[in-house]
Amino acid sequence: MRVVYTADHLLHDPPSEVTGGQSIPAYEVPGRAESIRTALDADGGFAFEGLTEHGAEPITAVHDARLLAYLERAWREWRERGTGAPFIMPDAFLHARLREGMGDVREPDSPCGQAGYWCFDTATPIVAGTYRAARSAVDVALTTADLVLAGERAAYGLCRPPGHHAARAMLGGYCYFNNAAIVAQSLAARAREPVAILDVDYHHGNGTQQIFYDRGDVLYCSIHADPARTYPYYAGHADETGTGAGAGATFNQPMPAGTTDEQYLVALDRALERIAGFGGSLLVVSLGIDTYGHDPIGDFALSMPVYHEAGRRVAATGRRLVVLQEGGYFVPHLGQNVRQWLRGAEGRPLDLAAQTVMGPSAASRAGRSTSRRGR
Ligand code: Q9C
Ligand code: ZN
Repeated sequence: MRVVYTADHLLHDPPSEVTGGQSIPAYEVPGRAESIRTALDADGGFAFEGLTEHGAEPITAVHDARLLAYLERAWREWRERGTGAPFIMPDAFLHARLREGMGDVREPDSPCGQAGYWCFDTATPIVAGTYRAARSAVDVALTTADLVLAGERAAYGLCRPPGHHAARAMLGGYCYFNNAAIVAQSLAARAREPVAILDVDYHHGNGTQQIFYDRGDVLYCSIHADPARTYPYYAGHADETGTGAGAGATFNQPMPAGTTDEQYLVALDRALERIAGFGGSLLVVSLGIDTYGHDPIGDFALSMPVYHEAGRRVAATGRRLVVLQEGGYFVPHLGQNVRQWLRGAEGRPLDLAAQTVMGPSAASRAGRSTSRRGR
């Protein structure tokens, strides 16, 4: 399978995030993408290529042009006019209820005010290289889509930073531009056919859902942790099904803590059934691996072999696949999990032997979950 990668992601390396009132080391780190690159490289069955630039137009086709303009200038202004803080993070948010009954407010002039105007959480710091990395992640995604439009059955874009939390006019959830939504929009326009999105990240893709919520030509299906207990908290419930022309074109399956391989595959089959009943030949996959049993911020119990089976079932839809990386934070196994998914999608066998490169304790953990399932 062809894989699109750029080293530009290394430019985005924020030291920390704020989660639940605690300042902690960032989870969304460069080592994630390098874990994936290393595992796919060692496999020998993946051909790497660089990105081609696609410009700003595909971005502003789904995002507010002012969000793009903000990200382009934010670091410069923060450095020139800010306090010298090592990254941009809001200290106040433009919450809808703050201005209830008072109409819209203009974008503030101060760097902190702008940060809270454009960002919805405290997990998404902006550093010097964030803009370049985020623009390149979009180009990685669009280059992956180009490969599929040129005839590949499936291609994988190693996007970092991820994208599915970024809404039309908001960044957040480690996401700056919505790579998958930009690709879905571009595919719908270029292929002139409906496009389905399957989002299997542990978190609900609030941004992708919002961008297409009123669209009947883009189906959004997501399997994720129930927002009643998990970030992003305010979207992803089963009764969110779309509006207007998009009524029925959003399909959410919130899942309980401890979700097993078996429960997960049942939900996956439901999503694939919905996709089979939707027109078009293209499927964009938001591939998050934070569903893994060892993930530090997820609470599902998925094992390595289930990623292979998931990839196999997704490919069995017969659709052309544009697979884009989203989350996944257990770095030691991240690359292997992505590799198994992609091998499954290509019809190549599960290969757990390569796990020995991860060290004996990691290999025995993965082996235990394998035998538990009798595979
Ligand atoms: N206590 C992606 O996986 N923080 N984004 C959650 C939970 C933000 C995840 C805090 C998680 C964002 C692409
Ligand atoms: Zn996630």
